[in-house]
Amino acid sequence: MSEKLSANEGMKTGSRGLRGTLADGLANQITGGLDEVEQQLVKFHGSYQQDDRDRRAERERKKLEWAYSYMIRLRISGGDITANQWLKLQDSCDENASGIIKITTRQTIQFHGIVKARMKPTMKDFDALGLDSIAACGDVNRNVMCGANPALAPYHEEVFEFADKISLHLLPKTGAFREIWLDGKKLAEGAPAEEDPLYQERYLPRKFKIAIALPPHNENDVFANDIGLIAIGEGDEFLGFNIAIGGGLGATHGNSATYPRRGDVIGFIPKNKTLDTLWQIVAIQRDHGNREDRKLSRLKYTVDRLGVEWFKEEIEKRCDYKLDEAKPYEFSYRGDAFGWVEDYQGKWHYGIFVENGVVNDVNGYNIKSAMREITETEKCGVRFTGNQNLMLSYVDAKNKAAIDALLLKHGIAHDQYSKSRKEAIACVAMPTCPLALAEGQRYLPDLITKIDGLQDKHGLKDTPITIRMTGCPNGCGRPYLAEIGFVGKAAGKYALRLGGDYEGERLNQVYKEEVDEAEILETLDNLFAEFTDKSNDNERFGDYMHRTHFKGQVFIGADQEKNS
Ligand code: SRM
Ligand code: SF4
Repeated sequence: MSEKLSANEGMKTGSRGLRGTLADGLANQITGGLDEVEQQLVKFHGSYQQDDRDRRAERERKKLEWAYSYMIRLRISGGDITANQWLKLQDSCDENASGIIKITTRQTIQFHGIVKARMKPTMKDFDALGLDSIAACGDVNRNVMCGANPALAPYHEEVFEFADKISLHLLPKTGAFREIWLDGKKLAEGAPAEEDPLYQERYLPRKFKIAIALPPHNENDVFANDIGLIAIGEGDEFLGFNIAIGGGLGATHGNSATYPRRGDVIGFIPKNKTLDTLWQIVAIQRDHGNREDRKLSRLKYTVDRLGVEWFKEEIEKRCDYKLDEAKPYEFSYRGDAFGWVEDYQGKWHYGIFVENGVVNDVNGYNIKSAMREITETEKCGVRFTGNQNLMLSYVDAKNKAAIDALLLKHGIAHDQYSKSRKEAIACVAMPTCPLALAEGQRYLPDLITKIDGLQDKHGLKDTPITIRMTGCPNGCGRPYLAEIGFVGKAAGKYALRLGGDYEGERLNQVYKEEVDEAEILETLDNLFAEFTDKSNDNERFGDYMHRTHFKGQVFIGADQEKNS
């Protein structure tokens, strides 16, 4: 590759360990915004500059700068916090941000609407709770996910602990975070930044994501990650992970060089070799990833450019051991368990449906109030899922009734929602996401009500269908792995993608390039009728579409886009 590095590369190497002029930018009261370089740098600290897009026109009319505010995303490995942490986070969100905590598709939470002057107090609140947002965004390894439900396997806890171990192992070494947000000791003028053997001065070419799945549950869409780990056990014993590389979903409309890609399973690593292997894979991407064109710099493109076999050999060379052959596994679902589940140790966990991860009181389904009262009792922990839902974790049997009473008081029951709604995902999109071309979480609930009506009409009420929507092709709600995926193209217009499977093993394909609501409903009405009439016994909607309309073709990524 030639040496025409993208502008972000100079920003990283010139930042003295992610410091740059960020402290000055934050102190500047004249504007609510940061300069361009600072906007890039602040991402590594877990924050994005945004503005209220609903108010842009009004602000421009009044000759005011846009209504800038910041989103801060926490780094919470496996999405696991205590009841007290939840309570204090909600207080902080009420005081410093919009008051509405958003559970993300990567098992963590973010606050929106924080004005510049409230960023430091928010970060200090996190720190007081033993939490932080470092590396929640930026060109580094991000929040590590792990199947949330402890009832998934007798060895769940041992696997779950890997999420935190991996996150810490791959965390940037800079002291900039403490210095900028927490009034930590300043690096002496002219002194070099802390040494970082993994990220060095250049960090990674692009963001990097790791998720762990415990079969048969694929809640985190393990194949959508740069590295996907599939936990393998035998009886009660956890052995290690099958490892998949090169998953990723982001794409750009009209740029056929970009595409969603499903990760390739390349082998098995015993548990004691996991951290070392992951470190080396990240280092390979650091050394070989594309640093010229950010649209082509994710690991998936490195894997396609250099080849899966080359990549595997490079891992083995750097680690000085051979990967074993992948072990058998099977995924059968991705949706969360709602209501009570008991784990292997006799502890109880209660799954709560949170539509699109928005923790608020809506139409008598009052999650925000319920969470406050429940966490005040400290009778549970709190865990987020990769489906943007919540779990009240580790409840003693004797405390279940008290929690049930509080859930009832706040209208939290699950029978009023359809199966498809409870498995649906939408990304944030408008009004905070600067990249949104269409609505996401503000629109999907209404559309699902209409799709529910069609499912009822065709006798499919009890058939869950995975429905996902994003406001643009970046894929934050993982629509490319849905049975029905909507990818925003313009206000009110979406690409309709069909034929993904229920288990998250197969990417879907474009069925119609651009549809509005009327066409979505007409198309689904016809397809549901056809599905009811012609599908095989127990065949899923996505599988039916794949078999019939897409003739069973299987693609990993690039080819799919070229062929569709
Ligand atoms: Fe994402 C960018 C929200 C999961 C792929 N994503 C963004 C930004 C930060 C927009 C921006 O760059 O300014 C969005 C902020 C919206 C807002 O107002 O808060 C945003 N992404 C989200 C979240 C909050 C969606 C949600 O509603 O839950 C998810 C936060 C996850 C987390 O906690 O870390 C979120 N984003 C994802 C996922 C799903 C996943 O990782 O499982 C993907 C697809 C998987 C992948 O990475 O390939 C995803 N987000 C992107 C991309 C495309 C990356 C690419 O390779 O092309 C962008 C744009 C970019 O990076 O340039 C993006
Ligand atoms: Fe924003 Fe697009 Fe991600 Fe939705 S998919 S949050 S619109 S970047």
